[in-house]
Amino acid sequence: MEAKELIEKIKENVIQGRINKEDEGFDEGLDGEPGTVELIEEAIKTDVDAEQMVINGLTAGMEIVGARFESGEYLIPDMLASAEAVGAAMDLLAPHLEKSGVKSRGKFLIATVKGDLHDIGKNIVSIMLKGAGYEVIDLGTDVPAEKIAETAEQQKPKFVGLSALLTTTMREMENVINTLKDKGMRDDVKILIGGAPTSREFAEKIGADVHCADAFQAVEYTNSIN
Ligand code: B12
Repeated sequence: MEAKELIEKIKENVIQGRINKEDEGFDEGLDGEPGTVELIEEAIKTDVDAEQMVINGLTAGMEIVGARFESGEYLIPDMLASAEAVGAAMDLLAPHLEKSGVKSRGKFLIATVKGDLHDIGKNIVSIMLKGAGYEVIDLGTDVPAEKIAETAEQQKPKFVGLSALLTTTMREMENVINTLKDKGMRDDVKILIGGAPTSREFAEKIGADVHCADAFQAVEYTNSIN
């Protein structure tokens, strides 16, 4: 299969929520055909660009899943199946995105804020930053402001990255910034925010340093001030 075709098939399989060939998929009856994992393995073997797989395969697939959820066609278990397919793909792709042997460019503390369990985007950002040579401290999902501030106090990172995918939890980002202010640490770090509902205007409003629409912008920003 050609690179373009493989990437298109990876996207389709994410939409179908198929991890591997045993899964029947949202449309059913697809079992037996290569799933996300088999396709990623083939793509890696044939040297398809890993970043292209992430952008045009995994992320593009999740965008469609989100639209289908919004329209009512997909329910939560469907979204979850797709998320699991992306997770399995990222496990295989991580070593290809993290180029080894790069000197550390500083610590980057990252977390999905309190109340929010979405971590696919955050994980992609973490992997890309590791690939660019940053030492990433990933606190996971649903992380309270206090925990982020305490870790920043101990680890003294150069950057703090916050992720939120819900309009309700994005407000928690301001709380994190205020907690850092209260501890007198706000000016010691650069704060990056991201996630679908966030924007440049929102970043300005809550006093973050920058909003990033994707993982590439995050790397561009951190490199630009390093
Ligand atoms: C997968 C998914 C889930 C999965 C999450 C699995 C997981 N492990 O992450 C599950 C099924 C668990 C889930 C649950 C829910 N979800 Co959901 N989910 C999604 C979905 C379809 C995709 C998100 C995703 O992974 N996108 C792909 C990644 C690659 O993109 P990304 O996250 O935007 O990240 C990129 C950038 O934003 C940026 N970025 C992200 N974070 C950061 C951080 C930093 C520091 C930087 C620099 C950059 C950055 O870089 C990333 C990589 O390029 C979205 C739809 C959408 N359009 O976003 C809905 C969506 C976010 N979910 C939604 C909802 C409503 C829910 C639930 C409330 C559903 C429910 N009723 O229970 C729950 C909430 C659970 C909770 N408390 O968090 C709504 C939110 C609506 C709103 N206005 O708030 C959405 C928008 C769907 C919709 N259209 O209605 N969800």
